[in-house]
Amino acid sequence: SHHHINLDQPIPRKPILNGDNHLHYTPAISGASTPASTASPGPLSAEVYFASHVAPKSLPENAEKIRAFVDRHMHEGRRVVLVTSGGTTVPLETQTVRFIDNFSAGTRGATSAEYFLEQGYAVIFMHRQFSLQPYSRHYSHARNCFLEFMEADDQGIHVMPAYVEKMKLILEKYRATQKAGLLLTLDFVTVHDYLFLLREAAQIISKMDVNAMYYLAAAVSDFFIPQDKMSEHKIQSGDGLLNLSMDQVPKILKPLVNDWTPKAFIVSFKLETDEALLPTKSRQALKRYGHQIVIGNILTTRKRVVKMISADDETEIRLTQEEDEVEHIEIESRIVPALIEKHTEWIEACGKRGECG
Ligand code: PAZ
Repeated sequence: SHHHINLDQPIPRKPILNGDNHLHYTPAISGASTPASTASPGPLSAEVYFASHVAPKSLPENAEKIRAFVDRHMHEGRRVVLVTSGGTTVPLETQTVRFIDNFSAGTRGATSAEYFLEQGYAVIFMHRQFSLQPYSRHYSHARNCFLEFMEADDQGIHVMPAYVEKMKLILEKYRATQKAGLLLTLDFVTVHDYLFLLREAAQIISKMDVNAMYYLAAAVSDFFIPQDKMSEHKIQSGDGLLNLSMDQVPKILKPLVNDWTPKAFIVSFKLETDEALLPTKSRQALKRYGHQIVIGNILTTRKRVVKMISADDETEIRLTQEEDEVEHIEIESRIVPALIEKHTEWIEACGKRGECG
């Protein structure tokens, strides 16, 4: 006998509400003998997802931070970019002991955020908890830990001379960013947190008269277990096998583009491991969601090669071996300025489209 997480009934198309207006949950683990169904419930619409899931507790507090941050930068005439970064988890239990995760360390997002800040953007950095962050990323995962960069003697404790020059530069940028209040950091853990936070942020930002870019670099899970099918308690191991059947995470790019923030400049990333799939998949995403840019990348070469695709343009950004291995150029230092140029064109053209403000 084995465990079977009973995820294969069709998903209710409407939230099930009890008298208290709380969602009613059906048990998540079934007995060992439930046969797996081959019928797929199909992808859930974003609308149904949000109606049938409870928002994270931290959402109102984060919403207030976003509102205040964007309001201030709007008045100061600054552009705003929302960067998403790192992986999302998919919990297997409500009281979560186990979850599914992915590889992303948040390098793309954290690095890009620095280049946006350098170009005068105010950055909402929406990242996976404990993933890399702008500035500290140079020291948090680089060696064993930051202590590797320090030494102690009779005078006290200092940064080792070999690291002083670089660290001083980064420290100055970090302090300047803090002082000017240019960086708002918000975190998520689960794909659920991510979806709610992104929607909230987009809806708030779109109400303000600000030129916003979305730079969606987070590695978002494609599959998840809906709240009403999740086991409340730790899944027990006594019975042997565990079968998981998961639903598809709703595609939120379409509502983001069409409903939540129709005037924004939106850049999404597309990750593949198979080179043969990337061009079609990237083009498909652009066409399907109707946003401005898709950046395609391959898992193993993502730090050296990306392809930027828009409706009328396709540009490869590629570091030479010299640039990558000797000069240690970061590919984000090429991606971000190229995007900012496109964003400027987009803003200038919006007058012609009659869509400004
Ligand atoms: O976080 P990281 O620097 O290790 O990886 C970046 C990335 C590959 C997650 C990003 O470039 C990307 O492609 N994000 C979208 C992934 C997706 O298709 O959901």
